[in-house]
Amino acid sequence: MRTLNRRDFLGTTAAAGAALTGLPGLAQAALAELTPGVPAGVGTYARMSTLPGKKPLIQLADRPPNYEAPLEYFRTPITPNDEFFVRYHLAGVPDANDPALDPKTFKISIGGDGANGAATLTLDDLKAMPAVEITAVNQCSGNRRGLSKPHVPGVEWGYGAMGCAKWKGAKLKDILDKVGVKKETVEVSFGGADGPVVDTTPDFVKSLPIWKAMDEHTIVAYEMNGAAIPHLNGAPARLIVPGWTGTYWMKHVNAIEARTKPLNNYWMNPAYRIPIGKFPLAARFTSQEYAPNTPITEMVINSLITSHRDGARVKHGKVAVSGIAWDGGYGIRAVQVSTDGGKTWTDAKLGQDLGPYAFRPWSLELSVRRGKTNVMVNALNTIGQTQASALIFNGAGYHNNVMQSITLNAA
Ligand SMILES: Nc1nc2c(c(=O)[nH]1)N[C@H]1C(S)=C(S)[C@@H](COP(=O)(O)O)O[C@H]1N2
Ligand SMILES: [Mo]
Repeated sequence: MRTLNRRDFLGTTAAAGAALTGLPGLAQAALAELTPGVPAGVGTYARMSTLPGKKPLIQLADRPPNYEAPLEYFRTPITPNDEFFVRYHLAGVPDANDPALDPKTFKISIGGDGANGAATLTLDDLKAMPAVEITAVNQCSGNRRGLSKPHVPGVEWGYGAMGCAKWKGAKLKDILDKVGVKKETVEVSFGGADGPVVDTTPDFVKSLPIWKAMDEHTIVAYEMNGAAIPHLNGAPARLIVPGWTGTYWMKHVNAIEARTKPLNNYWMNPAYRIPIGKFPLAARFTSQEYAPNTPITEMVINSLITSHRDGARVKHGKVAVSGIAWDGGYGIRAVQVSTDGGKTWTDAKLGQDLGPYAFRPWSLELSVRRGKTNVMVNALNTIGQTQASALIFNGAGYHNNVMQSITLNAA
């Protein structure tokens, strides 16, 4: 909930946006970066745009700010802070210098009917607690929504609504232990310092099942890749929910409540739900399961070719293809590449293992003849899951993990 200085952060970027309209070059540059398959209309409004402290990202919306990373930014398993995507639901984002985000005065309130008491934590209090570090992928539930067939409404993300960082913070479990949680607690909810500009828009509040809130990997982070968390990625503190989609990763988190009853709001239902039975689901959120759907929880296994774009021109002979793979935290066991439409597969070489929640790099040297070569990639994890060979359609365009297929043009 936003209480202080309800000033529009986007007063500044809207002006920048207006200035950009006069620069077709940035719209042109965005066209070149768009993921093949997103609706043609995206090309009319997307543009490369540089937010303060960031490298150019693909701006898909400005109010609220929705910016995805171009493919080149995924060539390393860690996504630098200035290349990390930005996603907001509500346009009332406090300015970087808003007192609501000031590390000296920032406070997190802890309470709820499932807590034995109430407490307030400052950033210093948080930093004084035992610190944990975890490398984890933050991926929007709707990443690749733009590739849905038929197209569905929502931000038409291509491949870039994701990033992987090393996060440092305090365990949520330790924070909850400060007040003590009743055994009747079913969920823990989270609010952030941003809020709606129009009062009829529901404020963004999300909850986790108590088991995931108490997981030792769920943390309230104040560092990202060894630096303070960037303004638009949740400064000065955000929730990290390794393995789960970005919707739970509350930015500017300033309210934590233990609840004896399920949170009932727009953002829990009808938003962010997947049909029961269509996707593999090991991490269940039973207090929110109302047939026919259930909250989206863990990310599905996925991979991306980052060395080449679809249609890339290469020289025939040896071509090194590489990319990344990730899942909901079970760990990538193998990545396989096919150049015959999926009839036969070759294991790629896996790169540095930064832990089960991180991007896992992979690479493979192919022998490419002159002409067109199709390259398909599929990841496998330690619990036997693989990517989808055909889209599992759902109206919100979530969980698109169809095996990617690109064409290389060899001369
Ligand atoms: N306070 C706040 N936290 C939020 C959101 C938001 O709108 N407000 N969006 C969520 C969603 S849907 C995603 S995908 C991630 C995006 O994180 P990023 O902007 O750091 O990339 O933040 C999550 N946390
Ligand atoms: Mo998201």
